[in-house]
Amino acid sequence: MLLPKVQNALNQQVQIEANASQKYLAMACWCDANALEGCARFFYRHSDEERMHMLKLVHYINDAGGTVSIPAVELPHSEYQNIRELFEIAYTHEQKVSAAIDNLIELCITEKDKQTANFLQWYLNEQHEEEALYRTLIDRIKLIGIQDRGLYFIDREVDEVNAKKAAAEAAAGK
Ligand code: OFO
Repeated sequence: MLLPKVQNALNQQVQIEANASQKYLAMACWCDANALEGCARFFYRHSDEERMHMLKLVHYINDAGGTVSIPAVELPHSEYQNIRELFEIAYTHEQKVSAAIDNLIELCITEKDKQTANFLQWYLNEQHEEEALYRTLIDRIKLIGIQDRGLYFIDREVDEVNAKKAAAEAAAGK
C-alpha cells in the first residue's frame, strides 16, 4: 500500500509528465508549421514518450493499490522565436523534470518506501539520457547556426536522432 505522501507526490509527477507530453506536442506543431520536419518528428515522438512515462506511473500507482488523480493539463507555450530557443526551453524543462524526480526519490527514501524508490530509478536514468541528448543537440545547433541553410542542416541532424531511435526500437522488437 502506498503512503499518502508518496501517492500524492506520484500523482504530481503524473501531472508533470502529462504537461510535458502536451508541451512537446505544441513544439512538434511549431516545427511542422516552420517546415522543420525532422524536428517535428523528434517532438511528436518525445510527446509520445512523455505520455508513456505518465502511463507507467499511472499503472504503478494502480498496481500498488493506490488512487490515481488524472490531472488537467496546462495550456502549453506555442510560440518560439526560433528552433534554438525551442530546444533550449525543452532542455530547461527536462532539467526541471529531473529535479522533480530527485525530490520524489528523496521523499521515498525519507519515508522508507524502497519499492517506489526502486521503481523511480528508471526515470532517473531516462532523465540522464534526455538531458545529455538535449545538450548535444543544442551544441550542434550553436555550431551550425540558424541562419540561411543552417536550418536545413539542423533539421537533418535532428532527424538522424530519430533514425537512431527507430533503429534501436526495431532491434529491441518494439
Ligand atoms: Fe523527460 O520527462 Fe518524462 O520523465
